[in-house]
Amino acid sequence: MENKNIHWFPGHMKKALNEIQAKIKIIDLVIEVLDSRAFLSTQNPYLKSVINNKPVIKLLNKIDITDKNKLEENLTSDDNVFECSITSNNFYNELIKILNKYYLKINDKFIKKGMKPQPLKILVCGIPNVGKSSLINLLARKNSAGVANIPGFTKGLKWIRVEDKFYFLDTPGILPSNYEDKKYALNLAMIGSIKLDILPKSTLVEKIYSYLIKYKKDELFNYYKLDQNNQDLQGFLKNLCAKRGFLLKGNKYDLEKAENLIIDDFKNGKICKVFLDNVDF
Ligand SMILES: Nc1nc2c(ncn2[C@@H]2O[C@H](COP(=O)(O)OP(=O)(O)O)[C@@H](O)[C@H]2O)c(=O)[nH]1
Ligand SMILES: [Mg+2]
Repeated sequence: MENKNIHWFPGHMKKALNEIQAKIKIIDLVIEVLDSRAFLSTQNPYLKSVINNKPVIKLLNKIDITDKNKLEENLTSDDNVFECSITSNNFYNELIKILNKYYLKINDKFIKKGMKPQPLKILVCGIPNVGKSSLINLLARKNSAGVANIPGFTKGLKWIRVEDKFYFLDTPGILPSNYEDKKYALNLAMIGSIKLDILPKSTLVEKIYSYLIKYKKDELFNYYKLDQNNQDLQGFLKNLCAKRGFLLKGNKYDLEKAENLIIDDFKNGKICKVFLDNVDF
């Protein structure tokens, strides 16, 4: 007999996936938040196997800092994938429009029988730093009724009720990142979804710099207002220190401060719009 348990998951995957599996029975719709700059790298490969064929919406978040042309070259058409920016002003209305379609679809059999549609119970999940808290906090602000139990459902679970049609579990599922594969780990580190201890800082900076020099050279030098006469990493870091006054005692350059700045600016999409999946650098 096929073993349906999930004991074969890597250790760090198990806890969160078990939690999702325990709740999935009462869920009508899953929202998986992804970072559109690396939507393949930010997927959790095991999610599908614990959600029992429940419908999934993939929110490709942070579209405002994504190289859209490159993203679209890598997207296959899928009705359940939506590009968005959770922190943008129009996001809430866009989300409700999307959810209304699922509300009607999932309630189709009730509506056809002339019965009242049921509120959708929605689980939000995703790996760290993709925007889950931003989404949940936004919904909590739009919450019409205060966090509540749903009568007739498992006690102890708190739901955020929105527009009287949607109930969101108020603790988002934090999925582990898929960093076993080196090609994903690097992208995940660059966008801030895994901690630096998995990858040395110097390697991370080299990779970020190598991406920028190869694909976004003009944006890089424009952003930091540096001229392009010195393009090796060490030279660049020194120029950046000089420009910003990053100095240690004895007027030595504080190279680590410059490295941290690049790591942060890249992660936060300040230097330029990027796309990282399936890209060589
Ligand atoms: N540029 C941009 N940043 C975003 C967007 N959504 C979330 N963020 C930022 O991404 C970071 C991580 O977001 P957070 O909601 O804490 O992610 P979580 O770890 O999945 O809960 C925060 O600094 C957010 O402000 C977006 O649409 N665009
Ligand atoms: Mg969070």
